[in-house]
Amino acid sequence: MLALAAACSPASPPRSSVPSDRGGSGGGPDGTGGGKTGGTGGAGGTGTPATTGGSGGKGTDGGSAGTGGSTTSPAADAATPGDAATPSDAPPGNPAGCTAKLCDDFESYEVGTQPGGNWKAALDRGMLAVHEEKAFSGARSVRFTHQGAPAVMFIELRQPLLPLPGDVVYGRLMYYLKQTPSGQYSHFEIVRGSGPLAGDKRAQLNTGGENGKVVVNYEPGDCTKYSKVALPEKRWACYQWAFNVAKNDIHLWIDGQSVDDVPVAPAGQCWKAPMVLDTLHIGWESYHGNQPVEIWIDDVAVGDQPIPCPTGMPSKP
Ligand SMILES: [Ca+2]
Repeated sequence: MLALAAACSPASPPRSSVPSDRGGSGGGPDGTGGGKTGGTGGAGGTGTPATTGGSGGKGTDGGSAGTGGSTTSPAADAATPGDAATPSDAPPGNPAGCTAKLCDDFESYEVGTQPGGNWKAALDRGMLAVHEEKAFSGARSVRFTHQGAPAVMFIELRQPLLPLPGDVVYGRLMYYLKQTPSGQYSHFEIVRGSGPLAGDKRAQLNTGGENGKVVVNYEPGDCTKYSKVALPEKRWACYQWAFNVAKNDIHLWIDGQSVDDVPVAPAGQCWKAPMVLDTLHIGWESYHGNQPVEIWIDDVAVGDQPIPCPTGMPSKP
């Protein structure tokens, strides 16, 4: 576990330990509390020009096999993820129309259970379950709730999906935040990448918000960058990220718009990327305050190429 007792910036008081960043391996093919139908296999790898994409992963515990990969043009610059992939006619979030390494629209899990497949729940004073009140695609999404901080409610990816080959982990999700926590010290995370540093330390690449705006945070060191870009609430929004290990870089996009005012300090000055990014946490962590949180997440995709936002309207707005 990474000790987070280091000094914090003035706008972010010291945080408690984060149980969701445990060491060791996990996240096997059998998800906790998964439905009888099991997970859907991951989509095949994306081929480079003149090559063929990889074959789809196999579903577990009765889940369906993934779709084969496709051939695409070379990835565009990370600043334009929405332009890099071939548009699909498939419904938003439909795994059949997603060519990332992992695509999940959460339709294959039973309502009230935790997502299975590659996912493993990481909880502390928070709850998460597949829910059908809101959805961007289909009828279901994952609902994350807590009644006051500190609280952790993440779905976690490790092996066998991670680490990915290459230096960059791209991702995309759709979220609906009922009401953003307000005020100073309302800092929260939505997506965290992490991995080992030299020795026995681990690095965290934290992305989320505080007081309605985007915030990026790096551990160890609690290096925090505050953006002027608003984090949408009360509607479905597209959240994209790129964790670039080789360049010590994090990049975010909100509804396809690049967030450019949270630069990473030069390596060694404020933050250094892990040697390899072996863990992703998706969901929510709050550190302070007694404001309850309710957020739905749908259509998660993770891969080694930029992943566009889905086109189309939410099925349950
Ligand atoms: Ca869905």
